[in-house]
Amino acid sequence: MFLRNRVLLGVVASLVALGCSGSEPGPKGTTEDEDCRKHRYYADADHDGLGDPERSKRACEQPDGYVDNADDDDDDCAGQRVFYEDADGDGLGDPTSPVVACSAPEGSVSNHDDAEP
Ligand SMILES: [Ca+2]
Ligand SMILES: [Ca+2]
Ligand SMILES: [Ca+2]
Repeated sequence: MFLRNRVLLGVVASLVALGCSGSEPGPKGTTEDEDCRKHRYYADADHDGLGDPERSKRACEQPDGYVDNADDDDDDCAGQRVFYEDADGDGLGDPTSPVVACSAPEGSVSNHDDAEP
């Protein structure tokens, strides 16, 4: 009988441990967090106001650098610009070879001043 109780206690302890490991660790402790309704927020690394659906966290209040939408399909890009290919490397872009990107791709420049590309 004593042995059986010990086994039961072990099972209960395992279940409690499982329950604890399922909760997300919070910086302020868990008791306060459980009182409020958590929302999901999405990381906005490029600060364009659109959240990254791949990186989210649940929180009571909106954390710094997070937004409440998941509309950003590229969170490393706050807006695309047109660059121009500079095949001959003179620092002047070919007006007939525009490239749309977040930042200048290798071999491209932001001007289109090359008269003889
Ligand atoms: Ca963003
Ligand atoms: Ca973006
Ligand atoms: Ca050039």
